[in-house]
Amino acid sequence: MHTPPLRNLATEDPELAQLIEGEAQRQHDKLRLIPSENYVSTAVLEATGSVLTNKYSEGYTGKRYYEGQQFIDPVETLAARRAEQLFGVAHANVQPYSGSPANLAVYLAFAQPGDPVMGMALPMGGHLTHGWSVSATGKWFRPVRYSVRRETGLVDMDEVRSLALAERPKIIFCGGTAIPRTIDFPAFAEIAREVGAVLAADIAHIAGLIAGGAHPSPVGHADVITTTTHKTLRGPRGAMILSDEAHASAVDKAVFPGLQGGPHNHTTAGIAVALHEAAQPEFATYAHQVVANAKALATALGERGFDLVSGGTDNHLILVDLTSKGIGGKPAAQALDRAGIETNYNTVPYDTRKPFDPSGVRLGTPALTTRGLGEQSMPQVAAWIDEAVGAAVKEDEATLARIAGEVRDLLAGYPMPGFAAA
Ligand code: DSN
Repeated sequence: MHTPPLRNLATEDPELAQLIEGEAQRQHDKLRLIPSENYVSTAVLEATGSVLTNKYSEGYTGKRYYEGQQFIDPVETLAARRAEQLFGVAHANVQPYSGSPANLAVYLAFAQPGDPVMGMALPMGGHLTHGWSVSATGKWFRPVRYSVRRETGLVDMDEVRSLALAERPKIIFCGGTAIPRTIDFPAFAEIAREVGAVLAADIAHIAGLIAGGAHPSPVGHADVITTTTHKTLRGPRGAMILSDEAHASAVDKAVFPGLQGGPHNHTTAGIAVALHEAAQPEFATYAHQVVANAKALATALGERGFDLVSGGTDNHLILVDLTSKGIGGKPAAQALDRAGIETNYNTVPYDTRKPFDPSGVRLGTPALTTRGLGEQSMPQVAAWIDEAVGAAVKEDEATLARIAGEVRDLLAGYPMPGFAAA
């Protein structure tokens, strides 16, 4: 049962209540390996589901366009101060609705339409908003894209430097959505300084690892830092932009009134709770365990002959190229889902297949770590993935169904925040 219970919803709108209950049960029963997903605490759920959703508060604390901010102002201030303290920055804007608007605010603050902007190409592990062609950021600016080396799967910093020197981008983005290795923030900062670009570190995937001390921080290197709040950081769906004093005012103006209207105050409250949780010692333990689990899973998959981009992982994320297994990423991800193992299909660097039918799957360990699984379970997880991929090739539905049952049995021993088993 969903926790807190959906008592009123069950009476007023049973159809919707059943859908939410179904999703809660699904999240409970599945081994959730999508690296950008997690389980928030019941406290985060409560804050996010609160009456703060009723209130408009365009503007910033002390300078609003609506009256009645006696409680909203302190909520937003609390969230911002907690973010500043946790990450050690001078300024946090906690209003961006999510990661894409946060990144768009960086463009609005520091570039003009048509300016050259630089980011990692999407198929290499970057993000749509780092200048990919179908994104507004690729249409309204002049994107310059860097890659990873074909042989190593690692970012080619020589290429980044020579492209930056040639194209003189106004903004350089580092970070992305499918990067299994540590991001070299000092090296990016040196290049950005050399060409006079604003360095924007998009730490959406690794914010929780940075907060927990399990990945180096971009603070002191990047001019602005964007992050979602719902991935490894384990908060509600939202985003933040962190910066030094010099860049704070441009960022604030870009978020509001540049791009957004009223902040989502219920989300801001949930972010504040998540930041409080992330400041506790247990969170550092979780962050390190996420990485230890990912490394153990990568090792076990490697032993089973899986081809991992860059050969493994330094963080929470593993990118598997399934070409040698004789199956595409999409049918594999679909079969894994039927086996109770949730992943997403993903392009791999230099993929010869199409983005909607790519060669890889992307795996991550944040959610299973929050459930309490440790390294000792990772060989079993790898064995299930191996067996399920083999079953998918042979169209062996019985094996997939058997694995789904085994996954459910294992997870029954690991409680899920936001769900009480019947
Ligand atoms: N959708 C996010 C992810 O899964 O990485 C990126 O925006």
